[in-house]
Amino acid sequence: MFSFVKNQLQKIYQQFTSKINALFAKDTLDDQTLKELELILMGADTGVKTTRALIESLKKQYAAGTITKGPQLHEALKKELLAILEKTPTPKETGVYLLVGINGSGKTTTAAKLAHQAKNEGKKVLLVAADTFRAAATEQLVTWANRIGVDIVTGKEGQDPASVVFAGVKQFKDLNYDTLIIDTAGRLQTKVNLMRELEKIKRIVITHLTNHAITTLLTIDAMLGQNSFEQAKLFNESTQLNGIVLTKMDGTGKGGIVFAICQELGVPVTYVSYGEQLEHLKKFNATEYVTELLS
Ligand SMILES: Nc1nc2c(ncn2[C@@H]2O[C@H](COP(=O)(O)OP(=O)(O)O)[C@@H](O)[C@H]2O)c(=O)[nH]1
Ligand SMILES: [Mg+2]
Repeated sequence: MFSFVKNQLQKIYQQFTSKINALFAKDTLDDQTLKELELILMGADTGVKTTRALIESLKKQYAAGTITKGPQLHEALKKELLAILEKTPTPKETGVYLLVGINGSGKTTTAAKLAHQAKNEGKKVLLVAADTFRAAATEQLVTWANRIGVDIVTGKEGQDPASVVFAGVKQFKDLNYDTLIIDTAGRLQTKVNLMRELEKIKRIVITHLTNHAITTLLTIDAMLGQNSFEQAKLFNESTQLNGIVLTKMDGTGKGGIVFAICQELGVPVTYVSYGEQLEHLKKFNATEYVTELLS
């Protein structure tokens, strides 16, 4: 699957691959090699904690004599990176999605892409425009819904988003939809208000849709790198996240952020978004990602 999107993720792969391949080609390794690897990983947004843990483990293997050549380092790093991603397995799809994340991180676009995918799978899809903070936010999702050809529930600007979600849940049940996708606001007067609002929305879905588990997805802009972490932590503390949608992977983002997210947030990357078109969303596959990254 990832070779299919390799063109779009080329920048990420190139940044990682070109520097790292020189290390993997070495006949003998020394302490300097691991220092260089540490710098490459840090430079690729792998994060301080995650990079340190990776390097410590590789150092031990080097000291024990199990890694002596570049190709062995390649294999060992691949195993370590995969192990990080496999600690947070992909959640089960539930058909009910709640998209959360900061303003501009790609919630609305991702909601549209998920709706498009579900529709293509033959599902009866309902979108809910619960970002009532700005009228333009609802209009944006209505435009997508019309293009895709799915139904949408909207509210008025300034309306309590929870009441829009309630109307959405009711329509979902009354008219027997398969997939419910709720878009939310990323900005309110304060973070506390935003988190309260998201909790309220979630409670409404849980209370009124007892047969459906809810999948809460956080959109993270890959281009923001480490900056998006503090935000992600905050969302994770107040709304239990089931997965991450890593967006703008077609930009100047760096591939290491995937590992930092899994390791430091304990939440799996479940989707990768790599463009503004409806087709630019793929389920994340750990093995393929690591293989391509280190190929
Ligand atoms: N290049 C690129 N642009 C994206 C991607 N996802 C979203 N965008 C753009 O980023 C901007 C903000 O996206 P939007 O979905 O409105 O974010 P929201 O505020 O979280 O709802 C829009 O201009 C989108 O077209 C992506 O994966 N790649
Ligand atoms: Mg939006």
